[in-house]
Amino acid sequence: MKVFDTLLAIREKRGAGYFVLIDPDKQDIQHAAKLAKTCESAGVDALLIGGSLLLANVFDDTIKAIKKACSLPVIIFPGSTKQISRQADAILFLSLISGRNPESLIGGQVVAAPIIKSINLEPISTGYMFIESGTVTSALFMSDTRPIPWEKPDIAAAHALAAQYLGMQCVYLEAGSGAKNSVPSQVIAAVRRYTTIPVICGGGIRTPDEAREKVMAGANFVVTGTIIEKDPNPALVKAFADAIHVKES
Ligand code: 1GP
Repeated sequence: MKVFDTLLAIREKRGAGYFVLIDPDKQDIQHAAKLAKTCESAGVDALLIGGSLLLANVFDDTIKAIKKACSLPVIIFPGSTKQISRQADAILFLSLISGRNPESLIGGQVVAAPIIKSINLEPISTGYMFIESGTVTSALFMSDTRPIPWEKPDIAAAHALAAQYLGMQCVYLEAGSGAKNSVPSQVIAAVRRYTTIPVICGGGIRTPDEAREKVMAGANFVVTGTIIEKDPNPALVKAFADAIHVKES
């Protein structure tokens, strides 16, 4: 079964899915593997692996260790074309559609596509959108683009609809890792009203209640990174999973 179909099945069964982002730069390999194990037993549905930069050359080894430690789907969430690995199960094949930087719209994808094919990695075509979040996050800075203003849900909805019409499999509403403000519910709701493809939402989500709000607004998958990195406590991970799995609680 393809990873994307597994994700759709999770959405169907649990109401929404919970992804934890592991940035290989933010902890050592042993910690990443331990965190992956914690995530699996606490009810996380998939792990995203990636970062805006890669200061340490441990991308492949981190994924290998995570795969050994748990059986969750491991999906690359690439910060650049350097973040491709045959060790993963799939890759979010991102196009930064909120920006007008040709490199992140199509340039990087042309470089990455043949590599992804040659290692038989499943690409999940994703319209990636930055939503203004109160600070310039690393991902936004590195992209050299402007985010969609947080108080313009109609602009966000039009971008997401364009992604759907271009045949993308999902959209990712991104406030940026460590964002001051997460993506506002009215932006998620507008995107939901205009589109039928799955909506992933992440960046700056700090509490299970906030995560549930995103689901209630229409997000199908919620991502947390920083908060779990800071406090990799199984009870907190489980609280997020329970808040997001609206069909199971
Ligand atoms: C997922 O980049 C985020 O889109 C993760 O954000 O680190 O703020 O949870 P946080």
